[in-house]
Amino acid sequence: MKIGIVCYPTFGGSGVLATELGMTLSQKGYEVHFITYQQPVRLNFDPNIYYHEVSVPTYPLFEYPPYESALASTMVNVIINNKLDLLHVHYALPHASAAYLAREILKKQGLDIPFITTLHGTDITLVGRDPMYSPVVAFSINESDAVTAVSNSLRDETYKTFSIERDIQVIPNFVDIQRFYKSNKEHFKQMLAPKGERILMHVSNFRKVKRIEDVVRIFSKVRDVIPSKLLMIGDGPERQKAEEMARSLCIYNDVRFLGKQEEVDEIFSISDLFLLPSETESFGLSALEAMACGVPVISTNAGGLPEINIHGKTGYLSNVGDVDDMAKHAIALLKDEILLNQFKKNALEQAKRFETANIIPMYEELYKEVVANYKAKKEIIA
Ligand code: GMT
Repeated sequence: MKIGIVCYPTFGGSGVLATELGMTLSQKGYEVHFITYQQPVRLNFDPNIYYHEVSVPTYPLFEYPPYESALASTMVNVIINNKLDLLHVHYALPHASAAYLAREILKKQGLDIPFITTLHGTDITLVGRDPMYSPVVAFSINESDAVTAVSNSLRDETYKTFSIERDIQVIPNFVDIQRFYKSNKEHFKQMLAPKGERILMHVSNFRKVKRIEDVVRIFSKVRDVIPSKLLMIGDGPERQKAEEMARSLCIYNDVRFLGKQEEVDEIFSISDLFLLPSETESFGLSALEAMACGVPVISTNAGGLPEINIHGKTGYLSNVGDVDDMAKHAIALLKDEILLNQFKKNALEQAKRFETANIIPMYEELYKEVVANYKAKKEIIA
């Protein structure tokens, strides 16, 4: 089968997930065509992988170059040139509406193919519900040939937010446990925590929704009681504020802002706890990757987080903004070596439920079904 994958190519979870999905499918013999405005960060070479860059021509008239039109046109060209069977778009905005447009353009030529939309999170819970986008999001979800959501919470939220007339299948995110596992990085740990301090960490795109100032506040409370270090991985608009807060709390020397990192698994390997105090989080892929490396998670109970982080087993859940509660849980865990080790084991066991081999067949099944139904529908119409 030949599949076109459309996603954001940056460090965001939806792009990472889409890239891992495409790479796994290519290893299973599928021909995978990535259609993005930049090469996806985690994309490696494979003979079955093709990369098509969406370039957006500018013109002095355009204050906002029409990316969606350029994307739809690129989809049309790639589908025709490569005879694709299916498009799978990740993140509704504007990928699903561009796919709808491409499908309708191709219909006129008898070359149309079905498209699947995977909803990831902020395309529903934050950006997508803005009235400036919501009519298009709802329309393109309803027009998709199949829709998936990465958690039950996100599926329910989609039904609550929009007028949706179709099924949404939950296919949870997955983690490659061949890549994400606890490896021996003692030398590295020695450098960052030379006196045997505990290591807490956070990974995100440092957007408001991640509440990274809460990460710093939680850490400060933990550090008051337990010698520890905080590693902050990623970058984004809230970084400066978090750095200022670390300085004002006089803990800056124990906080390392490491910026965007590709080898996050190595950093997970030396960490004792992962902090994710998000305002909303449809799934929390970074938490799952941490758990695969045996790192327990201290998080909020927002969105889909309770579906992966089991309270009192793989970590703890607290209400959004309850920094005291999250700090209390972190301290209790870090103080009790036996409990911490048990949680580390539980985290790994829980992550295994979401390993690649368990989830990819759900997508393969869906692809087969969607392509077969679409062909059958076309034959009836013909
Ligand atoms: O908004 C973001 O944080 C990025 C966004 C994305 O699409 O890149 O992340 C969302 O998708 C991830 C992959 O499915 C999920 O693991 C994240 O929980 C989700 N983020 C939010 O819901 C805030």
